[in-house]
Amino acid sequence: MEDKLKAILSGATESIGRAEDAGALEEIRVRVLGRKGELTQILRGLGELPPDKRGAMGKLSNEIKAKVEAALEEKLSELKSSKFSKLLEEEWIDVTLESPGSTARAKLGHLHPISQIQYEIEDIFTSMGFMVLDGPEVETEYYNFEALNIPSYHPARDMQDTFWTEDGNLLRTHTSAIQVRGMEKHNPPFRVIGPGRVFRYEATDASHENTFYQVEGMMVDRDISVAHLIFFMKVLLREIFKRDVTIRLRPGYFPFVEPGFELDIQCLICGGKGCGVCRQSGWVELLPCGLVHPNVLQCSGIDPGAWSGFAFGLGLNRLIMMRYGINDIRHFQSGDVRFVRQF
Ligand code: FA5
Repeated sequence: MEDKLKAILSGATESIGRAEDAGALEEIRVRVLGRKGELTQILRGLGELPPDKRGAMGKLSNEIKAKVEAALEEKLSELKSSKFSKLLEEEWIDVTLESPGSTARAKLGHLHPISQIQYEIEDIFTSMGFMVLDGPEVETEYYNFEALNIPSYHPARDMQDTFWTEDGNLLRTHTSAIQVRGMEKHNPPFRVIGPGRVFRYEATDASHENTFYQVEGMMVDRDISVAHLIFFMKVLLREIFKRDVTIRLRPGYFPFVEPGFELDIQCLICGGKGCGVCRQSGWVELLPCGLVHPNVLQCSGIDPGAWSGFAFGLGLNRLIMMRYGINDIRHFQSGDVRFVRQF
């Protein structure tokens, strides 16, 4: 029996040495150690041996069983690690290589020109102590109109054709709604700007969109005058156009400012001589502004006897059109990447 046990051990050791995968090892385990395996049969037959031999044979059988199990275990972990080294060797990839067949790297995108100019304006104003505020695009009638001195019966509502929602709210027609929220939240003195998307129920043409962008600005402090307004607007325009621009103020009507102005810049295309862009006038209308109406301050809980302020509402699309000489506002939302890639 001893010879038989030794033969089982050497047979198993040899087959384990030759095994090439986990499947082959499992077959060997079943053949030797399984329920009907070679070694199991012997262990079962131990009881038939004479008692003086039983102990020694039992011990030897268990030793052989332990050796076969250890050899199987060792071979299995050897196969596993060599499988991974083989995989590493055969299937490594160089992630820094360009993809096959392509000569150029994937093109990186960039910010839309409207976002670019918006962030530029935010930088200019934050450097002068202004906070940047946000507000909802779906607004209440109160924030868009009433708190701005435009009650429901007032004809000034017709100046801004409005998209109404079925529940009586609206898509904000201007960013002035943001300044109302700002006045409610902050105690004077304060300086805020509010950039955002606005909507008007308008037929589109080369200079009109139904969805466009504005930046609202407002400063409330003691004794604010038109001189403050002109100073900040000149700084803004100089930074945007990278040169000094000549401006003029014309009277303009907005119920939330008094006095109200249309601020024009001398045409940057013709230098004021007259051209197609300025319709031969030498001036281009750029941003409406004025001193905040006392009713507006009062409505938001600010004492107009103690505080005053200026406000402006800059149309971003038209500003970019001036800066780059773009001849149609509809390009901005056309989704044509050939347009946006130019910026
Ligand atoms: C207003 O929206 C006022 N809230 C601005 C304001 C704020 C005045 C604070 C005084 C004090 P207006 O409707 O003019 O004003 O629009 C402001 C700017 O938005 C215009 O100068 C123009 O640049 C732009 N804009 C107006 N309508 C359109 C449109 N349909 N498409 C593209 N841009 C437009």
